[in-house]
Amino acid sequence: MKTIEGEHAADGLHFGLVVSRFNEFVTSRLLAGAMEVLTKAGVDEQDVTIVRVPGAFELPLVVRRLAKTGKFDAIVCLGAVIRGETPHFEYVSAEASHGIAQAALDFDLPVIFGVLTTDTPQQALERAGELERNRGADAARAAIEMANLLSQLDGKPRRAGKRTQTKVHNGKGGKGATKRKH
Ligand code: INI
Repeated sequence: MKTIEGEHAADGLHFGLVVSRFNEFVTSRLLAGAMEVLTKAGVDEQDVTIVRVPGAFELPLVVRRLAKTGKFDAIVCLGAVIRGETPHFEYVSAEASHGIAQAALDFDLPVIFGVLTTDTPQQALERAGELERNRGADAARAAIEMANLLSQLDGKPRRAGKRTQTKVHNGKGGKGATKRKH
């Protein structure tokens, strides 16, 4: 048995972050969490493009524009849809999630759903805290893993001149072999 997993180093990778301005008191925290994970994983800030949109409903269109450029290894969507008193919640969250999923499939690119859907502002803030309790950070980790995983599945080294790792678990509970190329 062979198990292939995406690595967590991200130097040389390019990310697009699409961030909703609606409920910015939450989305700014998601963005901070995502950026911390990316920079800790070795991503150069120059390789991150942040695009702000009015609300979560607008995320899919901008994701598609970014994906079309072919410049990104993964795109992370960050938003906060809070139910409150409005039926708007259902429409906004459904369109955002469907549109984001569709963009990933249409462009064959990791597009990560870092959109909170909660009943209350308090619940949203609880998911936008320190790194281990921050869904923006989780979304960035997923983006790194998926970008590395897809390039491994394609049998492609990540970037010329950059570190390339391939981890293959043998399925027998032993530690996976790691090949490193420079
Ligand atoms: N957008 C959000 O990102 N979160 C919300 O909670 C929200 N609510 O509740 O209305 C919201 N609405 C705005 C929407 O995303 C669009 O920006 C707007 O409808 C214009 O298209």
